Amino acid sequence: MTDLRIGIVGVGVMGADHAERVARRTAGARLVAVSDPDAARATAVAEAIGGVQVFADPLALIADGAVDAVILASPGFAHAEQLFACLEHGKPVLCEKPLTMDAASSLGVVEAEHKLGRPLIQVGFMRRFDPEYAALKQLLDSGELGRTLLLHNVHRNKSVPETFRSEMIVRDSLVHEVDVARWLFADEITRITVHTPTPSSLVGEGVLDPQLAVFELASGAIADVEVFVNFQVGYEVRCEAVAERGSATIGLGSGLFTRAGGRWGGALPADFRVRFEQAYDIEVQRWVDAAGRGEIDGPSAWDGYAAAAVCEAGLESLSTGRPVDVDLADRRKVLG
Ligand code: ISE
Repeated sequence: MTDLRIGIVGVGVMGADHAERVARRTAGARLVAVSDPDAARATAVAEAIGGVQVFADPLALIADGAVDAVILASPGFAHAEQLFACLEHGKPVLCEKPLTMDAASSLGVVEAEHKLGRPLIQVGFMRRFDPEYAALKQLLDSGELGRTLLLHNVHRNKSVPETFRSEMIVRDSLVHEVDVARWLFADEITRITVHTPTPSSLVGEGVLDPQLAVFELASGAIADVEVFVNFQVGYEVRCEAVAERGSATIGLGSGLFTRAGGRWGGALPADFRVRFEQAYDIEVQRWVDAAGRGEIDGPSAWDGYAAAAVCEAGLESLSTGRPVDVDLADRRKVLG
């Protein structure tokens, strides 16, 4: 079988990481094209790998006959137009979160894909591919612990750029736990409340960080999430599920433990690329393998839409401080 020729749109932190992954660690795939508004950045990535064409225009990359499939690692505001282009050209696409900036445009993407009659869009909710999260999902689904009642999540980044405002904490960070809750409970979130404790004095003027979100699910289960993106220390993601006959926790960081220099303990990963390296590798490999079969193998456009709908309600709660009901379309009506 011939390699899947992949083009990457956006080669900032995540896109550059995916470029290395596709070029060096993904079987059956080849990086053939990159595009980025920063031409020097795109050229540097292309030259480091070799044999990679640089496109100034992301839509030209998507349309190009030498590109079989696309990874969108551009900012969320660019996704809608680029996703529609991928659908128009029938190209499988792995789209980093968020799918789009709001629920209405995400629903438009879902409907457009549905009209084509085959799935082309997979959303980059990589936690689903992390071996620890996958083991948790398997345990909860096995029924061994009885019904799952609660989820407690912690999501901390060492720091984020100054441009990362309160809304991005919801749309770009909390969105991961929105997907985790929907996935682990196999249920929809019907209401969200975003609480804003006194912000850290180390964040930019007006930025509400940390945030504490509470999700209510259709079944009556509840998930809480602390998101703190300027934690200063390192990258920490934990999830504890509380069920009728026990609890299970992932993300305790039980890697290498050292005793030296009068201290003992492990190291915190600097960022998501380190903590979720294996998850990203598995995600991209499975996406490539599935594209070869004309399928997706991971979170769908619907999952991206549902997360966008929850985040939209979350943004309203962020500004009002009140619980907000999630306005989600009827899946059966949309997808038939
Ligand atoms: C980033 O875009 C990610 O997706 C990371 O997983 C998340 O931890 C971070 O907060 C986001 O900025």
